[in-house]
Amino acid sequence: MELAIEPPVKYTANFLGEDVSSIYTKMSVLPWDRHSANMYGKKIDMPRFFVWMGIPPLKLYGAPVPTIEWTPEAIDVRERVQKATGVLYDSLNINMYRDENDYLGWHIDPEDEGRWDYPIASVTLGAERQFQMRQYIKNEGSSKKVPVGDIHSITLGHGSLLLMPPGFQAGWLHRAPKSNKKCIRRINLTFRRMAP
Ligand SMILES: O=C(O)CCC(=O)C(=O)O
Repeated sequence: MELAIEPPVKYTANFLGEDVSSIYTKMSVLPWDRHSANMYGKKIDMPRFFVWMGIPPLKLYGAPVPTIEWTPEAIDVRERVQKATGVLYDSLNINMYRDENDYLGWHIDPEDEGRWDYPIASVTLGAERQFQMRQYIKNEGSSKKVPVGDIHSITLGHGSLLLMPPGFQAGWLHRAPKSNKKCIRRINLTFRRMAP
């Protein structure tokens, strides 16, 4: 299914089929790490955990990004995503949201976290959660992103695939907000193309 926005975001429910439970179970035991940010001299932990495989960006939240070896399950999912998209992905960021209170705020994925001329492929495991998108503009002479227009929401289900198309990051913010319903752990894999 394609969302009626431009450029269109593509969603495939049950992309992983019946293997989804075993992939979820194996992905749950990754060596989770956590970003933190310095705010007014205080260290604030991000409300989620992460693991990076493949080629990392130089820095995230001002710090170098530790990576781990590709696991067999990550390779398996990468191969399925590559077959579906025709893109060779060399990088994977995995976010883990422990429950309904963990989230990821409005942001874009900058070009140094995944090339903008390839789609970013997002696979969800575990709890279904909302994924929201909103257009932005940049004021002249400022790098600040000003949100404009309506918020578009889609529920990302267990085993689904969402494709953020080439060029999407140049015009749209996205986020995975807190949920108002109790939920189990959610694991989100975003495959990116880093190499030229
Ligand atoms: O968890 C999600 O669905 C969103 C992940 C995301 O926005 C990102 O990795 O940049």
